This record gives sequence, C-alpha cells and structure tokens, in this order.
Amino acid sequence: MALQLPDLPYEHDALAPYVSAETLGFHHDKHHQAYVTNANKLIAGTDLEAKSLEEIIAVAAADPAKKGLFNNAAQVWNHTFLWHSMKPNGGGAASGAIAKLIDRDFGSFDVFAEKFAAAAVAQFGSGWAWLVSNGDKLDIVTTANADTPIVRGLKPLLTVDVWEHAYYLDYQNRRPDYVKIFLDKLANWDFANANL
Ligand code: MN3
Repeated sequence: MALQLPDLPYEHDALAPYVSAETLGFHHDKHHQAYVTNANKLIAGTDLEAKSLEEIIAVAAADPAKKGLFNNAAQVWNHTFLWHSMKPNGGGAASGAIAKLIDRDFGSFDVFAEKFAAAAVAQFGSGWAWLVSNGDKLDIVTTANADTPIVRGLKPLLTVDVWEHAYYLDYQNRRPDYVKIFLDKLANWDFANANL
C-alpha cells in the first residue's frame, strides 16, 4: 500500500493573504507530493511497503543507510501535520486546555509566543519549530531539515515550517514576519488541543 498525498484540509486560497494560493500550490502539490513520490520509490519492493508511515519513519531513523528514506518519509509526516497546524481565521491566543498548559509551563501566552517565534527565527537553514508535549510538560523544540519530534519520544502539538519554500514567495527573506503571521493569523489551536 503506497503512501498517499493527503488533500489539504482547506482550499488553496483559504489562508490568503497570509499564505498565498501560489505558495500552497507549490508547497502541497509539488513539495509534499515529491516527498510522497520519493518515499514510495525507496520502499518499493521492500517489506516497508506494508508498514505505516510512522513505522517507516522509525525504521529509517534507526538505520544510517536509510537516511534518504528517512528524509522523505519524515517530510511526508511533517507536512501532513503542518497543514492542520494552520486554519483560516486562526491565530491569536490559545484557548481551551492548551491555553491553561501554556500558562502553566511558559508563564503566559505572550511569553510562549515570544519564545516560539524566537526559536523559529533562530533555526539555522531549513527546519521546523514545534510546540510539543514532553512527558507531562509542554516544550518548544526545533528540528533541522526533515527531522521530526516523533523519533525523539515527543508528542507534537503544533508546528511551523521554516524551510524557505514555505514562505519565500510571500515574504522573501522576512522569516520573522512569516512566523509572526503564523502566530497571529494562522495557528490552529483546535488542532493543538486535539493532539493533547
Ligand atoms: Mn515544507
């Protein structure tokens, strides 16, 4: 059973003007699709074909000879998680259970937002910033390239993609502006609550 590209959970223009239809067209239809296609090529004819995406990622993470498979399979997972981390009319302060945990573990939502933005901006080169559950505590982590918290025993709650392909058409080199817009206008706290 080959891996499939999931549909976006909204239309390509649903996040405009903050993330344009053009960006989502390239990011989902081209980049995410390429990770799916490449991962499928690398598992074709092996026993990994019968495994779930999460199982494929775990196997590849444990085997340096499978670095190429890890990169593509993890990017399939990361991007599927990313689409749900954003929603139309999202952003602003968290609500529900996650809001209470953010207050408990970061002091306030504003402190959390400042630290999350700083981490996302400081990630050198390509990668991701994540809000995760680490045991019984929330934490902010960054991962480089395709790396993903699910191979570190962490439970992802929300993510922002800071690869240039995620923002360059709309923000060029202004990653801080893109990260601020993610927090102010896009972050899907319903999804983060559902992941708790
Ligand atoms: Mn991406």
